[in-house]
Amino acid sequence: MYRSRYSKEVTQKDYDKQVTVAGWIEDIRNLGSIAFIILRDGKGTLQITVLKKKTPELFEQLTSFSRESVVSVKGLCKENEKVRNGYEILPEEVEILSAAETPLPLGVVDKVEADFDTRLDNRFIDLRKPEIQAIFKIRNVVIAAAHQYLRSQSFIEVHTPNIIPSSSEGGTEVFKLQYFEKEAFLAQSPQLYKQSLMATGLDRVYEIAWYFRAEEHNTRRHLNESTAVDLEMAYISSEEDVMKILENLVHSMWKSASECKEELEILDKKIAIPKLPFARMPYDEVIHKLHERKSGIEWGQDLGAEDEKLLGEIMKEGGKEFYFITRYPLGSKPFYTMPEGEKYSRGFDLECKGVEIASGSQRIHDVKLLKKRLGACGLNPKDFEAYLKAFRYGMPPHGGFGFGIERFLMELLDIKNIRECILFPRDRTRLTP
Ligand code: AMO
Repeated sequence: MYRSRYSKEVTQKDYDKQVTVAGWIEDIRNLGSIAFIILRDGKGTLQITVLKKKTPELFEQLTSFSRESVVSVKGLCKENEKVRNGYEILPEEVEILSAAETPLPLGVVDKVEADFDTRLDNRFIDLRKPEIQAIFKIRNVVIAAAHQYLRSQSFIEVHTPNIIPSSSEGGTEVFKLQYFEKEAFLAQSPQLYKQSLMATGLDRVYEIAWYFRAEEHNTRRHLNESTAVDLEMAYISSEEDVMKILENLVHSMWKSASECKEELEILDKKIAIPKLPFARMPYDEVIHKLHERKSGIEWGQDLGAEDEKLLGEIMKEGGKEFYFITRYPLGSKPFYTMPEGEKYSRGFDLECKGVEIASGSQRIHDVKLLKKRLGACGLNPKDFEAYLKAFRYGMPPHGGFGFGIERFLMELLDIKNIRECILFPRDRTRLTP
């Protein structure tokens, strides 16, 4: 093996013994008769100390490598209090595994911050930085917590198609593609499939889903390809049953992130765990509060970024970072949302610090009403035949939500741009890497 220990795994038991380490050469300090090489692996860094007099060939070799080359070093592990992690490696054998070209397109430990596009163009190097890696290590932990919580509530994980025959959300913001002789679309969400599953007896399903959305606007909180925890549950009495699962899910994910001590330290972040239950505020009350602060929003409109931000400020004054907006006007919610009287719906959004992180609803389960709502939303029921069929032979009442993972991470870690929260972002202008 090219490596017997990660830098972090070396313990006092290894002192005065031979270990093999491997990683990227982060820095070389050549003082003439002695050189210090900082080696970085996936978990941290360590110091290799080489003396010219003792091992002249290794000295030459190690000091001539370019930064970010990958090497494996076998050597004696020596205790040294002056070194940051308490030990150093005195090399006996060095093997170069991959030489890095020069100059580097992006520095890993440079003091000067590169611009965002250069960072994203060279994402594989950007990800070598511990503070960037920390975001994805936390992402991994919160997703694991989501699986754990949802499975504890008897949800099963499903995988539904991403190549589909009609748009999932009824909007125009959909990517078209050629599917042999037919036209097909990339799924905007698993909406139609997770609902169809409610007609099967798989009463509680969830998916870590991909959303593909051909939204033209380039904002700091929109991606054209994003991920979400998408969920659907049967036999609910109202959307309140769904909101309860959502707030507990958010709580358990937030809590799991607060336990990522090492990563939070690297990011210099403290995470306070929110109190349950989250506030519930009907849309009408939200509009009233916004009008009091001179917002020009009209009844029936969806909240724009500015109004959401203003509401976030108002709620913060009351000590609330998380809050549901409930009882949305029917016209501002998708066709599958259950109406509540003529004007309102059983749709809700979950907001965190002025940003929508999830939305959901009780759904229509009556096929006649569903067709009527499709028509009212300017959609042709013929385009939704396969979906509608699932409602014709026994469909229980149900509801669910979609909860954006990148939006969640943004708010969790106070990250300003959503592109930081996905490995390889897709936006209006970016398709590579
Ligand atoms: P909606 O369209 O509100 O609802 O999306 C749900 C959540 O997904 C996230 N999200 C996005 N994140 C980044 N970039 C985007 N372009 C983007 N679009 C959406 C947000 C949002 O709150 N089918 C319904 C959900 C449901 O009712 O089950 C839906 O897709 O966090």
